[in-house]
Amino acid sequence: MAAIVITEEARHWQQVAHKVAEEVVRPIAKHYDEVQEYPEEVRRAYIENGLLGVWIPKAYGGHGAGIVALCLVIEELSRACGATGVAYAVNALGSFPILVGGSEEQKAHYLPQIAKGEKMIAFCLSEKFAGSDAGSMRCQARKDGEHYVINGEKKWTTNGGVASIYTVFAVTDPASKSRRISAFIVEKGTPGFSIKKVEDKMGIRAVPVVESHFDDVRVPAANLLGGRPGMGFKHAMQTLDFARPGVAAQGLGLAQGAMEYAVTYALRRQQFGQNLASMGVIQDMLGNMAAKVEAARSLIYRAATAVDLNDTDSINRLAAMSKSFATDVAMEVTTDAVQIFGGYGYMKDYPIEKYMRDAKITQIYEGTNQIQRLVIARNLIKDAGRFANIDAYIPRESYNAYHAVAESELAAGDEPSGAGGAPRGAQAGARSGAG
Ligand code: COS
Repeated sequence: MAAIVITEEARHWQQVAHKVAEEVVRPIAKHYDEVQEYPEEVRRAYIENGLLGVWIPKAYGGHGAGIVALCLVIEELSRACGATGVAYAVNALGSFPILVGGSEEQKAHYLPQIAKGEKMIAFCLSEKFAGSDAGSMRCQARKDGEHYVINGEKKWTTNGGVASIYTVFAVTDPASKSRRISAFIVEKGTPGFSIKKVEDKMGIRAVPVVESHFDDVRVPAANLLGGRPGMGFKHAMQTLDFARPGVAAQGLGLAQGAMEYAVTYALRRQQFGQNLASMGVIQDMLGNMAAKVEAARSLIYRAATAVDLNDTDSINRLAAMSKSFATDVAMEVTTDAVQIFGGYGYMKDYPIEKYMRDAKITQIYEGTNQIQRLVIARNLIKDAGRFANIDAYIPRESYNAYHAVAESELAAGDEPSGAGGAPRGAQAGARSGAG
């Protein structure tokens, strides 16, 4: 079982991020939310303070501080502004396919540029008709001599337009089931690559989310990740395992930040001759918020430590647990914080409504929370053998009686009323989830 390991170095980067969040991010968060533009001064602050190298190994020009450090930085930024948190975190998401699948040459070429902040990076997986079911994508890459030619479009590219490098997933072998997809590095300015629709969003408004279009985009075969075609889906899944604790940390930062506003407001606001914070009903809400935030924090640090220690047995399920749990907490806590602000909370006079708007997307992107629970359940079912010792304590009579009925129905040519429901249900869950 993975422990939690927070190094001195990770704490250092947390402090750096805290300073940037308070001095640069918080004062401008409202403005960039209103105008829905990317805050260039925040990008400069990331670069000047070395924040973009936190998760990148030292061998490739980064600080090699790992995923716990990455999560601490995202948490601090998101505590001041959720959009800024994701504008930073998406660079990790975009770079993970290079880290997990890139050759030495690709890593040595691209990662130092990202670590120094010379180039921002984005991740292009989802499509109009392939959200939760990422494997059903249609964007195609056809081999043509020493090049691949990419055609199709990608939906919801976060950082699109701002980023200079894009990790793009496309179908290279339509006939294959398990080796259908490959990942490519595409640079901004490559002919045929364009940003079309820029989304108008409910939250995270300071970071662009766009449609990326590929019309006969020729990339050198050297830009294929994974050394051979067909590794793309596996690398996308590994990338999401590494990145989901970061989305969880975004949720945690939003919940922590909203709770801090709520308790501060509750101490100031007078009703019935007393401040809200002295009322039992409000204390009940604050107490619940604080406990949920702390539970989310522990789970995230555990998941991130599992990635840092390469605990391959735990990463997939802990990443999914931390992402779904912490982002649900974010939604609950930010909603309760708005409630404590009352009528003022619903208006734009105070920063609190932005927290609730920024929180909503964390339950949706990088895999909906329904998909996370599917991943967790699959892990649990896969490991069910661990509980074999208790099987003998579950009476068999009712089970046997049920099967006798099912078999007699089958013999009579009827569909059994519920037999086999669980596996089919799980599959249906995978295909019908949102996203
Ligand atoms: N790490 C490595 N490999 C993985 C993996 C992981 N975490 N998860 C799955 N794989 C591999 C499987 O081992 C399998 O490999 P083989 O074909 O060699 O056996 C392959 O990938 C297909 O796996 P699976 O059958 O589980 O794929 P599904 O199509 O059922 O999809 C889910 C699984 C639903 C979990 C996946 O599609 C998913 O995560 N969807 C959400 C996508 C998402 O997060 N989108 C947001 C993008 S960012 S905005």
